[in-house]
Amino acid sequence: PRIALLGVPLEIGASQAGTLMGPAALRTAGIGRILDQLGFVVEDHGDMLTPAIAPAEGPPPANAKYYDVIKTWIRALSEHSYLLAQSGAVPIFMGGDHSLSMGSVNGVARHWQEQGRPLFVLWLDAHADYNTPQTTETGNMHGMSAAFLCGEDGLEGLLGDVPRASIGPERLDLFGIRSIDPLERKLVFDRRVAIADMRAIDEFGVAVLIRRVIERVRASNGVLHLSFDVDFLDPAVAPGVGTTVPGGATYREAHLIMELLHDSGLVRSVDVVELNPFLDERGRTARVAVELISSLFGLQITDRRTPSNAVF
Ligand code: DIR
Ligand code: MN
Ligand code: MN
Ligand code: MN
Repeated sequence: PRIALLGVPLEIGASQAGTLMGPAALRTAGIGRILDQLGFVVEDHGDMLTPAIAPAEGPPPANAKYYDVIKTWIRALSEHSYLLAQSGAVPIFMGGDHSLSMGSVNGVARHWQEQGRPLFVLWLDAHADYNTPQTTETGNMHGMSAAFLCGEDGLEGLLGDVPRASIGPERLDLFGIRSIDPLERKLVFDRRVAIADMRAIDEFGVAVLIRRVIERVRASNGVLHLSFDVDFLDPAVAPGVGTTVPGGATYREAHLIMELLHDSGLVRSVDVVELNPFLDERGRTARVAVELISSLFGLQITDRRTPSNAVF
């Protein structure tokens, strides 16, 4: 099995600078080495180069900061992502801020659409990222990526000639949410997006809730993309992010999610986003992110005699 690493040094979708150093920090923390030790053939495609900014196509939408720059990145990334998925490797997109998922997910969704397999997206995040230019309070495009992928209004021109592959709100799972803006909250509710907020995690535990996600994907013979915003984790575990929100997932909750996802065999592509090494404490957050990726790709505490992917 092959894994393709691609760095996406993008930061202007977020409010704070520094996520462009994310790919370098993940490499320093050993992401390639550890996957290699797990038996994967790891191809590192390096970092995407800053693309030459495509000319503006009329006025950008109001309330979408740096629209033309992000548009250029998303188009290039979507094409790259599509080709990586087609190559049969499992791509890991190393961010970069969360706006990059508009391109990474669009590209892999296009590939799976051609294969006749629906793509589901698990969005591990403190935030819903379901704002549109109409609902946003900040104009930051990293808060709009999930909404864009589900085909919400307001960013129609973003992909230009690149084919758009909407996943639809019925194929999104928001998980770990604890910060949501008023209009965004209403939109998520109206669209009936599946959402496990921190209250639900406290009440039912991550295992029950993740198994529900897995069963939904399995029931329609789908595949799963994991979009992992490191601010999903509690700030005590992961301080190296620009928009920390208290009350996040613990170290073990996050590992259990990754372990269950590994056992499912359904994850075919991954984003690791919002890691901000400029705000990190001596690489702690980068190391935790790499440890979680190890669990996602099969590192186990013990060799389990009872397979945990048995039918529940
Ligand atoms: C906020 C924060 N909802 C916004 N979003 C963040 O700007 O739309 N997403 N930080 O990761
Ligand atoms: Mn490449
Ligand atoms: Mn996010
Ligand atoms: Mn977030």
